[in-house]
Amino acid sequence: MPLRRFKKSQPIATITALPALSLDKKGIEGDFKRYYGHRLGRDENCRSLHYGYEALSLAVSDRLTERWKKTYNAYKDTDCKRACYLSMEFLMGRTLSNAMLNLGVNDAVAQAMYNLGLDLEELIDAEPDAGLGNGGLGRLAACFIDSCATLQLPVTGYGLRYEYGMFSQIVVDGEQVEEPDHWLRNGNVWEIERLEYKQRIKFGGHTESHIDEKGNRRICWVDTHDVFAVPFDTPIPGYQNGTVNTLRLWKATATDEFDLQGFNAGDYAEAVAEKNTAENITMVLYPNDANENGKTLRLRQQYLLASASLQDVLACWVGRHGKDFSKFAEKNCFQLNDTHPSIAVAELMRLLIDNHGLVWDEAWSITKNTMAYTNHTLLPEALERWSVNLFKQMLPRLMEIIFEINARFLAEVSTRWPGDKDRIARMSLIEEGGEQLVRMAYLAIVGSYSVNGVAELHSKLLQQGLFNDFYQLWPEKFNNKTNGVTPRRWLAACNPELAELITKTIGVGWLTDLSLLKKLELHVDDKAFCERWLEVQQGAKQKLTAFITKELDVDLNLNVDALFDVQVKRIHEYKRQLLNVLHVIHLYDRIKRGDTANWTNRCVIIGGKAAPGYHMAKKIIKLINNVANVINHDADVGDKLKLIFLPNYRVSAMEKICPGADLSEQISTAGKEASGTGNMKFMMNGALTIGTLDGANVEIREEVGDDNFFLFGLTEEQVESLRNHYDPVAIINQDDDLQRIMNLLQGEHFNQFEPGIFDAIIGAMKSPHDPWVTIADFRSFVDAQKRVEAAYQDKDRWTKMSIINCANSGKFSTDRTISEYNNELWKLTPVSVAK
Ligand code: JNB
Repeated sequence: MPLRRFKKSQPIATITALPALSLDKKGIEGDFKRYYGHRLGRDENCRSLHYGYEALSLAVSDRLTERWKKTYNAYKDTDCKRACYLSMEFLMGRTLSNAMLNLGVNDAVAQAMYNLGLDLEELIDAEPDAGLGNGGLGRLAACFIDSCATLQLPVTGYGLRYEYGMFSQIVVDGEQVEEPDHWLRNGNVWEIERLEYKQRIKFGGHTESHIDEKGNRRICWVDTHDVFAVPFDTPIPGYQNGTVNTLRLWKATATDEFDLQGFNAGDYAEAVAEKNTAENITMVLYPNDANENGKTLRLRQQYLLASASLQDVLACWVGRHGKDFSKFAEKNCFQLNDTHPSIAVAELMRLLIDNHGLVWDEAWSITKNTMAYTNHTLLPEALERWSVNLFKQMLPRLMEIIFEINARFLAEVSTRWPGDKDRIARMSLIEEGGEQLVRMAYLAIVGSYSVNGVAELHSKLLQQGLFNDFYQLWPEKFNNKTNGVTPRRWLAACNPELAELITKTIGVGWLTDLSLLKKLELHVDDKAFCERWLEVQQGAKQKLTAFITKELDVDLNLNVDALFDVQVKRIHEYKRQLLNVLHVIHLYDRIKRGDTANWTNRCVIIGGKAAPGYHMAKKIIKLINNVANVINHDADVGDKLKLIFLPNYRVSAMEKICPGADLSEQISTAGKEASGTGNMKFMMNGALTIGTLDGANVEIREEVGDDNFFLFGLTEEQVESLRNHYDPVAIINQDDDLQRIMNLLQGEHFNQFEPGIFDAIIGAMKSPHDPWVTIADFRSFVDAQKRVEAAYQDKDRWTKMSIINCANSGKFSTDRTISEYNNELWKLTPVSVAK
């Protein structure tokens, strides 16, 4: 037979006729060997775990790819409505173990690796985290797309493929040092580059107006410096249901004319070097958590994400429906993960008007009916505002469109409130007085059909405070969607022993209907079950201890009978790691005074990254380390108290931490934490919460009942009314314990050879203007910690409380959250995929 090229008319049929890959151990073992030996060219002499991880991942990934194509075709065939989740961050963590769980090949892989004499856990731990996010907002996006796939909803995640993710944190002399995270160094077997779907993105230049052949005025954006956005796709498998959705991340690359322009001018080398300007756009994730900073490169990133994603969706639409956009809004919607991608509002207008010939009103109706905005923070300093001048220079056409949106919007406001100049100034998309700024949150509100907060309290505060003017205008736009976490990663995969006990007790259904965990409550009086629960938790504490020892590279001889008291999250003043430290110093002071009757041994674990430019947060890390150093080396203290700062907190670390925690610290100043999601991961794994009435803590307490939650602190209203007469020094003077703590700090007991380094921290806590009112909540916190100790000393009682916490965590599955987004906002129909 002569070799024949594929005929253009039928290449697909020839290629897709592949036999399904087997999911049993034989098939996986065979593929592993082939990849390891042939593709990767390794043998028994290879000492690196990386290639074992890679060979196994390739074998698993192949099995996802088949389902991925089927899902793609199922969506195409049904011509269903789709949603896009636009986010600057997807904090995915590791992929392998989650892919195995969702494919249903855990046992087969375990047996295959056993046969090959390999340690599966070691291979899983060889995978680097995809740290493409800062914290809560980025991890939420990752949990959301997991639930979308499990619910079989046609949702695509759109984000950026940063070459460098969140920095790695190391601690040197008690201080945070940032190291770049080149997570792609060894390649990424999970992604597929799709050059065929690249998009052209414009920057700079200017606009020109002309009259077209039909006599309409048209705008051209010309003399631009373009870059390409190239998509890299990652499969997102649902839980054992045949669905595999897509996470599409854009990488910026230079266009060909970049070279050409310079080459013609004779500057060949310079022209090639210029490529860097383009490729830098997606080089690095900005490591700022809830902190606006106005950097030019960040705006380029935001526009690249918005423009590339919208062009991708529009190209797909035109491919199917041609120039008819009448049904576009019925078939598409875009969920904006905070304001970071909110330039999409203006970009969709531009693309529809300038590129597809729609008139303003048609384009505006489509935009307003497809965009939905989620807010993730109440801190006013985190609200994004971009300089009008920067906008004019970088995105001149978009600035014109935003001015036009604003003019039409303000006309609407004046019709509703004639003559109310103050209100118009307050609501304008442009902030005046000083440098003109574009208020991105207002652009997102005006250009969308939905605005939501991420917990009941947060959504209420948005309506009453930050966005009250807009709430008065459009109350029907505002709604709440309480956050969640995916129970696949955050219970089944990270805590297999507990998952097995749960399944043995109530069956497997809980993995896709977490409300079924409620059935565990029927067993709180079953002695054997409680004993097994405690045993599993002790085992998890043992594992956590081993992990801490490995990460710190020192053995602190942690005792698993001690109360494991954990606070892991970004370091921020509003999260009040300082309040935690004050309590630790109080316990230390009690030990030194011999006040240890009825003592409960406690091991306090704190972890988290500080934004590199956030000096106070970095000082807090230093303080934690210095206090730890004193306490952990004091022979009087011994097993009674340990303090650990766990460096480089990240997704894969949380997977080891949350199963081994007894007590979860959720102690932010009331009214400041939008929701929190770590609180949910701990609860789901049976930890008890000590917390304020903030964010989703309020709803956690509602679910478990007051008896199973350690509540303390001022309410949001009390915090606000305290502000004009807050006197922390007076509180300190009336409290002996606080006085002794402040004396230790001021006497430089924890910084004997580093004079003055904690003065700023001490000053902030003692200031009547301290926004976080740390001192105000101290006494109430210490009292709540005493209740924790009493409960912990009664092992049976604690175990019951632990079971009740897990049993009532059903609400906090992202399956519930996503169902609400879908039922109320997206209105997508689930699509089943033939398995
Ligand atoms: C964030 C976050 C917010 C703004 C910026 C960056 N917010 C990150 C968190 C809340 C949590 C909540 C999660 C998920 O909803 O992560 O979102 O549980 O309470 O703090 C940011 C970055 C740059 C500029 C401006 C804002």
